[in-house]
Amino acid sequence: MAILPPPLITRIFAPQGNPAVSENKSRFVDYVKIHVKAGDGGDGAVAFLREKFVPFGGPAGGDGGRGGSVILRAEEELMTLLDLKMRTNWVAERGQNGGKKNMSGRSGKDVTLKVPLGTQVLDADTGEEIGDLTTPGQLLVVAAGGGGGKGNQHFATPTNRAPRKAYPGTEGEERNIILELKVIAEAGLVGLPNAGKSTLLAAITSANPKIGAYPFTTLSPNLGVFMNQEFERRITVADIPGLIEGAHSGHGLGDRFLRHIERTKVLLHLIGPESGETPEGEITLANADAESLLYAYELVTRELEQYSASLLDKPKLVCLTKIDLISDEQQQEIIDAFAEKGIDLFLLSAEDGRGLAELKLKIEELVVQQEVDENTDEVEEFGPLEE
Ligand SMILES: Nc1nc2c(ncn2[C@@H]2O[C@H](COP(=O)(O)OP(=O)(O)OP(=O)(O)O)[C@@H](O)[C@H]2O)c(=O)[nH]1
Ligand SMILES: [Mg+2]
Repeated sequence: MAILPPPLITRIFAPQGNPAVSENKSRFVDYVKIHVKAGDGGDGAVAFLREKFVPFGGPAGGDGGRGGSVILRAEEELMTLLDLKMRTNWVAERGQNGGKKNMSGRSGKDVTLKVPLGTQVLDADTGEEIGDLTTPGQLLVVAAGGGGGKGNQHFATPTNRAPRKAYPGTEGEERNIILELKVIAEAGLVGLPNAGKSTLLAAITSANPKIGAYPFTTLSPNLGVFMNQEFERRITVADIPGLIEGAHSGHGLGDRFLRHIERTKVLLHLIGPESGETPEGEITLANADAESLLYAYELVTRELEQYSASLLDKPKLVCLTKIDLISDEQQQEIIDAFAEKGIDLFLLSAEDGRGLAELKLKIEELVVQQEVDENTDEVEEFGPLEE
């Protein structure tokens, strides 16, 4: 597996004077490289029992303790790898050496590092995937502690009743690892800045993201959750910063946040009035016509494709937002133009709630369909052989 280059923080820029930018300072971290070293095992001891009234006390060297391991644990509440960016070197405790009188050395303490759900772990030197933390509480040992050495108590034989042999502990594992967060959500919101992504997230889920009437309000991903119709499962929705033309070469906030929708089952592509621009200028309420919205739609589709063509294979709902702001005639013209391209538009207003309930049902339906398809693929693979 190829090692991805670290996202260039320096590539990030946003328009001057944007009030949201000063608050940013990247508390959201989705890529870190750290060094982990497990504790070595303690050495086995060479010792003999020398007690009054025991004429031939035998070998009694205790075993060394196991070295501590470095372990990752997936935490649902955590949204960032920031803590691991602050400290990049983690060393677990060595096991204690064995003692006299068959006393084993104490094991070294493990170091357990909390990481957000959706953290993938790679060996930084080989690029090999070590693991993927996808369920809450999941543990992954990234550096195993060394074993304790055996003390001389184990080596007495009939011919050698006083062995001077004991083993040293083995070394704890040590390596450089890359942690890469790809959040886990069923649905992902994409679109130009100001399309209404965060507003929609707030309207259909429990999330409370920042919303603003200017581009680049959202500077790092937000997650929200709603319950499906039967209240038996949660559907997580990810809202990411807006994309602009050239995002794949670093324009705007770049396309690096697209990694957070890579694992989703459904994409919601939002287009709306007051969002984006065409070669003729900004798209405003007055000129949000079929032509400009198609232009905006295709622009984002190209950026998705540039990032990864597989994003376009996901089921997608194309949504026209803020329909409370545009006239019925404007709407109809836009609906017709998209229909001509084979795209059924979902009409939404977070302001008056139109379309939201239907949208949630549609998301649920597509998510379930995707899961059924994934399972069917598996069954086919192991199905009976044809004659
Ligand atoms: N009237 C109306 N305004 C809306 C609606 N949805 C969003 N808005 C407004 O549109 C503006 C942009 O909304 P956001 O949700 O911040 O847009 P975004 O797509 O998240 O933008 P970025 O985070 O910058 O990419 C805000 O002023 C919202 O209040 C809607 O359905 N109706
Ligand atoms: Mg936003």
